[in-house]
Amino acid sequence: MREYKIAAIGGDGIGPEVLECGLRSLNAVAEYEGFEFSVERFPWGSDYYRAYGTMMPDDGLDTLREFDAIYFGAVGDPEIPDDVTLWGLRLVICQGFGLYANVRPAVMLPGLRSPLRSELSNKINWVVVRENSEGEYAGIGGRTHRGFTEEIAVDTSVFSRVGIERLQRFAFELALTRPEKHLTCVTKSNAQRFGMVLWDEIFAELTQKYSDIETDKVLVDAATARMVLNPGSLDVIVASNLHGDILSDLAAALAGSLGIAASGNLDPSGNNPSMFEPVHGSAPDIIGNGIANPIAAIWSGAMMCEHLGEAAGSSRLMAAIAKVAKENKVMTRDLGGDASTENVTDAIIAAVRGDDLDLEIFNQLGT
Ligand code: GGG
Repeated sequence: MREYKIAAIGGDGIGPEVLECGLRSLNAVAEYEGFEFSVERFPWGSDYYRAYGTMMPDDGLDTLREFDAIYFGAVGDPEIPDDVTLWGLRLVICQGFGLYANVRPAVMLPGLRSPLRSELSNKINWVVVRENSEGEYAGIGGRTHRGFTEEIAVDTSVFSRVGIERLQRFAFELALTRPEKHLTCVTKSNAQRFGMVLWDEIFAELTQKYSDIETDKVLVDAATARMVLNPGSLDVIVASNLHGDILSDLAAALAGSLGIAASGNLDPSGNNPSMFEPVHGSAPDIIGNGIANPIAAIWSGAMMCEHLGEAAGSSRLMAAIAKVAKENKVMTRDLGGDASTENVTDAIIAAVRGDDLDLEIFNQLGT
């Protein structure tokens, strides 16, 4: 039987709760499709930091390297500075493994409500491709004169030709697989005169090579307005680390909730394990209440299935999510319902196991 080794890192806050729901759903789909996940759980995160002074062991990357994929929950704890937790776990994995393509789909599922009017929200069918290894989150900078009036802090953005080109090429290739074949380059080259200008130049070079793709370019501030006012004009969106981080939260909110936003941090070379995680953070205000939305974690699991070559399993999981959303009976609070995390997971698993599941329900959305 086909078996995939998964490293599961629940991390902080609601991360472990939603990840367990994701694993239950993944096991259900694997059983249906005739493959298996062999899961090892790692207790890394803020509790680990409180016990050992580090978010993960020094040889953590070597440990993870042995796995086919990493399934991640969330990071962030009110008692520990956010830069310590984020850099100690999520970013160290993304940079350490060269997971340079952060893929974040946003699709308006039938049955869900958007803050936009339905004639606009029905057009939301986007993939944000976020640069995930350098840019504004390169981690280069410093502070000096701490506590003095002259104190300064510097964060340096790094934009390399290699880093930009590989990411944008990935976005072009992704756009080629979609019906619209449209790629929007998000930039800020009017204000950021060096890195973003290189970003634009490389985009223009690649545009010449991908003549089947319709392209355009938009400043990040204008992109926010366009997402709200003209969502149908967007398809695949390629953006820097910071811009992609921000725009994908907006995309999720417009598509109904951050609680459904999934992501994959990919090493397209396949040399290292890619990592799949909900876009939402640790939500410490609702830990243990049983009300966190598991859909983002389950959708991320579907992305992991697809990455591992289990396309049928991925489609089944997505169809089950879409069915439960469309019925709109078992939804968590963020989507206007009163169901628990477990209720939603159970409904999705029941749909996965159903022989009458409409496998086209998600594909028909034009994804
Ligand atoms: N599961 C996503 C998560 O924990 N995100 C925390 C966060 O702030 N991430 C910033 C980033 O995506 O770089």
